[in-house]
Amino acid sequence: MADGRLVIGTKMYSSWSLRGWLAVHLAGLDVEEVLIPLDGGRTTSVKDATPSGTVPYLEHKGARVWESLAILEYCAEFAPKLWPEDRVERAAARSMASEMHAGFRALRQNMPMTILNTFPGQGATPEAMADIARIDAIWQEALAKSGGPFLFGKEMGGADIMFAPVVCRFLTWRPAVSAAAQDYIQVVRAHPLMQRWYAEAEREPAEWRLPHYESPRT
Ligand SMILES: N[C@@H](CCC(=O)N[C@@H](CS)C(=O)NCC(=O)O)C(=O)O
Repeated sequence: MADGRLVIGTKMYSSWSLRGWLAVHLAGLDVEEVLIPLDGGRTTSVKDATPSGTVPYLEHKGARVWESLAILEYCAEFAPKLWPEDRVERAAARSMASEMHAGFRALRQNMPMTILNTFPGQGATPEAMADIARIDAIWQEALAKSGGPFLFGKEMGGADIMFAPVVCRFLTWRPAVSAAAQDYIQVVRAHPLMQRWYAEAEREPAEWRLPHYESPRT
């Protein structure tokens, strides 16, 4: 029997779920996956299944954890390698993860995660492009310091987890980004867990598709 369960939403669309799912898998927690189709903001079955009415939500050995960043921190207790060993680098990685968790609203609104679609050049409002410029700059800084291929070194870690759905967004909406960011996008997309997430999204039923996520923003 598994040690708990991870409740997540539609893999095609649920950016926060991807973060919790990556953290749980990278930490090697043995949890059952409960996948709930989202209906676009007020999914009754999500409200019934989670304390905050949102996914991801983790139950593990008596712990109840909602909020993707809290799930990441919980997973890091089992897998400290999710954060850099060095205190200064760890502070930078945590700052990037928190900045992502708290911000980049224009990007999230104008370029939602919809991983089976490509809408090149759409959604590029000035506000979204300002968010993207900031993301590109902090990615470049981290990659230059660590030497890559992930933000803080050779393995996917907490900061990469928090930015993984941004990578998905960039693959759909294709905003202009630096060469370093383009390389990083390919590295994250090629990670075996990302390949698995995309493959599982492809197998989701057509009736889970939501019109809001299936058309380009103009
Ligand atoms: N701050 C939360 C955000 C979670 C969130 O908003 N999740 C969305 C799905 S990506 C959700 O559950 N929406 C409710 C719904 O679609 O019914 C976190 O970091 O986990």
